[in-house]
Amino acid sequence: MKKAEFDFLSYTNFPSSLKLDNDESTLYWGWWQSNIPVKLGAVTVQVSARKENVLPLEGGSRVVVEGSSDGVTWKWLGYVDVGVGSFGWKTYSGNITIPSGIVLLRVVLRDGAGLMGKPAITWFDGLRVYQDDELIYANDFSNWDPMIGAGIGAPIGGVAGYLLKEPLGPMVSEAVGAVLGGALGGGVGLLTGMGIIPVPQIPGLGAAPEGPVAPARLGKYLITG
Ligand SMILES: [Ca+2]
Repeated sequence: MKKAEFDFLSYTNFPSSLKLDNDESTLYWGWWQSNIPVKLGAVTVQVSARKENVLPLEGGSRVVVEGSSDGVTWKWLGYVDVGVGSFGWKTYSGNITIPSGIVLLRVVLRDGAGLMGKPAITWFDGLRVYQDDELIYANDFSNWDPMIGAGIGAPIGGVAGYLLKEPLGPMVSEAVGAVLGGALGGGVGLLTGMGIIPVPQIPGLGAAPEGPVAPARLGKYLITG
């Protein structure tokens, strides 16, 4: 089975990473973002990755980069190798040449092949694409939904705690509860207000897209650098 999900337990950029899981003998295009505008020249692609049990098959895990002149047909431009085997979080980067006529970029995060019962798992985080020292694309694979839930929940919990404890405890703990709840909720509110851009939804299972591909469906909440 091949699956893509957010992982809140392992990441380099809070609060989550993208985790690709593959126990099949074929490579897994677990996530991609199409239609990133690009110019003639070169781009630098950088990503943090961690991997487990990636089989030495067709290069294993990588960031594949494709280009297009029209957003319909895509051609292979190069890749950044994340490799095979097992290894902890590390930053990988590489330069990709953008030939004449290419105006759009597609970045694919690929998990290598695995075995039944011993899946190849690759975590990706902190994806960055630079051109001429300018950041042209960033994704921290942040799923803020649970965080926002916590942010809303905290002040409500704080108020509830205050009301409930009013007849029971000393004044100071009620005040501390309210302040903590407010700080938590406020912190999340501040973060989400600091420049949210849509994050592409994780595509479902499947092989590499062929022919016309719509830009990744847009979900919510990504904090960009
Ligand atoms: Ca992250």
